[in-house]
Amino acid sequence: MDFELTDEQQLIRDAVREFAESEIVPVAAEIDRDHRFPAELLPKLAEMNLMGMTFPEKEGGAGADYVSYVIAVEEVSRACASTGIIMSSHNSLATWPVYKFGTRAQKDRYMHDMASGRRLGAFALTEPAAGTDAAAGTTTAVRTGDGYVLNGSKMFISNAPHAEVYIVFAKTDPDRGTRGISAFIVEGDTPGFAVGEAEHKMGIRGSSTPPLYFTDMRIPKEALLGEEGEGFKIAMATLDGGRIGVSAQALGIAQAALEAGVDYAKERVQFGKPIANLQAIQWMIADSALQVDAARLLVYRAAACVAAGRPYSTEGAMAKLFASETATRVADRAIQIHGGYGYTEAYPVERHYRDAKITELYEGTSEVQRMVIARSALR
Ligand code: COS
Repeated sequence: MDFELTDEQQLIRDAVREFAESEIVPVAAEIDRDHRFPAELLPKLAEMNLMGMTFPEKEGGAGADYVSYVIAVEEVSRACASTGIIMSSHNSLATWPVYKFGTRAQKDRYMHDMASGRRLGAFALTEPAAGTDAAAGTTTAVRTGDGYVLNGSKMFISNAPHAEVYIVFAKTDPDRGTRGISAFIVEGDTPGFAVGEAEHKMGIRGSSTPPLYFTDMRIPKEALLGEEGEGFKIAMATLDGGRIGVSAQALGIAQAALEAGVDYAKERVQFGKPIANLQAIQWMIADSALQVDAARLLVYRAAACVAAGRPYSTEGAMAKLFASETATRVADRAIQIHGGYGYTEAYPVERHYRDAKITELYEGTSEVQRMVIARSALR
């Protein structure tokens, strides 16, 4: 068993960290405060080859291995969790299903533009009354002579309205439960497609997550992704990878919070000495360092499974569950170490705390991860 990164993975970490420190850190607090989607970062992420990292070069991707991808998500998220999820959802949730389930014609139409970062993607599964129960959606796709007509709405759609390509799930056969759902590739400029008001969120405020509305939206039959009725499996398989992306995002947030706590503990003087000398603070830092390390092992293990072509659904669920709960705990402790200052916008830890919480909720709540893990353990 080898715990060392390869030279290439280390180079990618160094390059992405340097990029994130110089380009992303300076805007992170501002985009959070102003709830602003950092559109100006997209061409820079693309230039760094971060928008299609694991796809082959012939499809417009960077041809990097999956561990390098999670390292990149971790490093971007260490700087700014909003930018981390913009990148991760584009790679894992939008581009991956086109690569994995798309026909040659669909790949020719979308892969180069998406994997190179020229066209941003989004994943539209969740609906107002269908969150954890993802099969309960009521959006319909009715077959017509030459395609489908979509009606319904979606909610919490990361990257909308900036995305141009949407993976949309809709019922083609409402009586067949999970087997009556189909996936479609929908372009954002299709008549009948509308984007609602952006949500005002507790954290990851730079990531826009508005609702989508489809009103008699006609799409061609070539928009169907995979077979009719395969949509739920496509969604689940896509989320298996998405969850590893979120675990890496959580790891980056946790790492940033750990470092912030350590830095503050060394410089803050109380009772005549830095508070890092106090055992109460040392124990908090020890627990956080331990949990961040354990999370990293689980996240990289899940990524290594993907890279090796092994099953990764359970490993991804474990990584996401542990890394997300770690991010929340470590950010909480980092605020505690900062005392009252940690509760103000003068320090980044209150942002890390707010950003961390979403990682326990989206791409499957912690309860869903436990369901996936338990099903595997009880098999
Ligand atoms: N990969 C491929 N297929 C999968 C799968 C996976 N990871 N997980 C389940 N499936 C398949 C099952 O094999 C089953 O296939 P058959 O019809 O051939 O038997 C089908 O999908 C239905 O699976 P299941 O019975 O497990 O569906 P449930 O309705 O019980 O759903 C949970 C289970 C709760 C795990 C699922 O709905 C889920 O993950 N919900 C959370 C959704 C989510 O993450 N939303 C966030 C959206 S992005 S912010």
